[in-house]
Amino acid sequence: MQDEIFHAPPAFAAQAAVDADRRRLMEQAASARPEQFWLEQAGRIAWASPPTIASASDFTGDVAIRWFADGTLNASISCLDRHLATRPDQVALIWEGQDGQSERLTYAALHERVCRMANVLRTLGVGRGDRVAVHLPLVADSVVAMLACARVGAVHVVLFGGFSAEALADRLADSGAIVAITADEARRGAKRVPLKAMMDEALARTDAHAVRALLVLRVTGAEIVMQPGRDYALAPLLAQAAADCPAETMSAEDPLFVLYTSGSTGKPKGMVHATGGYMVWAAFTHDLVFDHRPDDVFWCTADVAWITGHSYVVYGPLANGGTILLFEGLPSHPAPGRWWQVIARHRVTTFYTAPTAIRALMREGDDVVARHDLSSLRLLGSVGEPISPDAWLWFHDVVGQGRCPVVDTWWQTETGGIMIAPLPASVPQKPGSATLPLPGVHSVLLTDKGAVIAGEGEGCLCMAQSWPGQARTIWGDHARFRQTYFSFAPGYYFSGDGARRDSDGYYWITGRVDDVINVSGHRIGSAEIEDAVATDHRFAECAAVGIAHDLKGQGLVVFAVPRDGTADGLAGHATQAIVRVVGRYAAPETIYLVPDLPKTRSGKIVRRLLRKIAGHELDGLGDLSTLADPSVVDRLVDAVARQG
Ligand code: 6R9
Repeated sequence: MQDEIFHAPPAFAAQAAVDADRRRLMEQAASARPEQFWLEQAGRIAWASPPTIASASDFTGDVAIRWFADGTLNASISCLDRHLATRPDQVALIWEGQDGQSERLTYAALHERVCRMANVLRTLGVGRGDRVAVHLPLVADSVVAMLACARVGAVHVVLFGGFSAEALADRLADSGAIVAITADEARRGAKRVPLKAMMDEALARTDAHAVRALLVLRVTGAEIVMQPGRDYALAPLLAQAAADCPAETMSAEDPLFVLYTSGSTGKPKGMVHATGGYMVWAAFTHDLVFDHRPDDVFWCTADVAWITGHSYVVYGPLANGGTILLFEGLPSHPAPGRWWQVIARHRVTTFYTAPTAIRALMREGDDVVARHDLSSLRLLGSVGEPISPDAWLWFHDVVGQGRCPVVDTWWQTETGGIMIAPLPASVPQKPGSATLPLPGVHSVLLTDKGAVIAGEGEGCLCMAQSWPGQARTIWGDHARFRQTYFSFAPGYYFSGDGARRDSDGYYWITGRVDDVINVSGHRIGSAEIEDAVATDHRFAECAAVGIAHDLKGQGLVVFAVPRDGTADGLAGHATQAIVRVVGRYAAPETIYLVPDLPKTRSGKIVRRLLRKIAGHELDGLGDLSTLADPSVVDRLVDAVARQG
């Protein structure tokens, strides 16, 4: 069947900045004169002293990634100060709380809030290179805290509100944060998440952390325990702080932030992003992919604790002088249609969300959408997991009413920003395809053996050259960085994703080829889950796999082997261990208690089989002769059948 092709509607194309000719010119410039091309792109952000060299990167040997290395800058100047001259009274940030409260901050007001917070950090002795943990709900101060860290040259480490105390403790210890910023509670629908209490527990768990001060934002007013000498209420400190704060001048290669993400093995890795290249990448990609216009109201629904929130809630749109919307709530709380109400109320023009949300909204029915005035929308975007053609079409037809191009954007925490996506007016869209690499992105497909696939084909998605937004290393473990991303095929960055390329050169992402599971757009490493279950000694061993799930994209299924017999409630203990060690967001769909796991003769768990069994695909179990004990499979299938 021929793929359906969508060209930008004429009204959109007529006003778009990049048409097909301009895109071609950019591509030519990026490949013919890359140095000059990237130095020109660097001009998108503000520099204290502009760079004279673009890339000095090498994917071989020790692996070194450097961009704009002789430039100096402060990221908060690009996002704030330089807009004060041209748009001080433009709204920079609109916040809407889940219960309808809202707040609008102009660039002048946001600048002042950031300066006050930066001064509070300075008073606590935070300076260049220090790490600061940010553990806040989706309120304006989460953005303020990130920019305040940048302003004093500190490295922010944003921690998700859904992490367990143990997960927080690990990240605090690994990053060596000296100050943490939290809130009393976060609102999550009818529930409250006790952020401060979680942080208390995290800090009490281990002496390995270096946190000497905990700043506490009041959000719900819940009762909390303050520890004298360590905890400080934030509001009075902000009120006393000076309203201006000079920015530290940093080198382009100084880290701007560390952000933890899951891989297939071991503990989550702290990906390190460097100030100059990351900022250029955030500004470049936000402008091109979202066809940014000064009067846009840009709503990216991601939490700032994920890379999508870093790049497209905060740094990209603010660097480009945009107006961002921050919404604290869930799509359907207190009732279906809440998100559409937010779009109508704030006249959102650009709406960027995840397939898991699109699928959930789709289920509520078209009439819920139709009840709201979505005429302000002009562009829609998707990120985080593959979007199926039917969800894409629904987004395009029902939400965008056929008026808005849909940009399916493929990228990762490691890439810093978007890599493969259509430029909306110049690349026709095919539902389900992320389309083409951006100008200057050198994506390739490699076979399992590392050979380059030319033309049409399917393989492992890799990059042949560096790009400015690329993560520089894993915090404290460069050897692991090299091993994880550059050992698959020497000279290439390996993404961990598989993809197919069609005869038009379009990419169709097929999902992870490693043991990372993508649940509702959240990356979860199978090893993290397995290590968590192993903390409960009632289990001898276990294996975690992802299987197709209608709403979540993938659902997490755990096979656990009890040490002796199957006592009542044992499955519940496995879930509890996961929630305790990783966090509630990683609670599995199903736990199967099984007598044994399928293994090769060398003792490796055969996850391929487990995925099939969990998905009830018993016909295609394939060749079992490589198993150490093929009879395990029948016992497994029986056990799963008994547990439904
Ligand atoms: C930005 C972000 C990265 C992983 C990535 C891939 C999946 C992201 C996608 C997509 C298909 C897309 N992914 N975007 N798969 N189509 N448009 O999500 O970062 O949390 O690090 O996840 O998400 O598997 O490798 P991160």
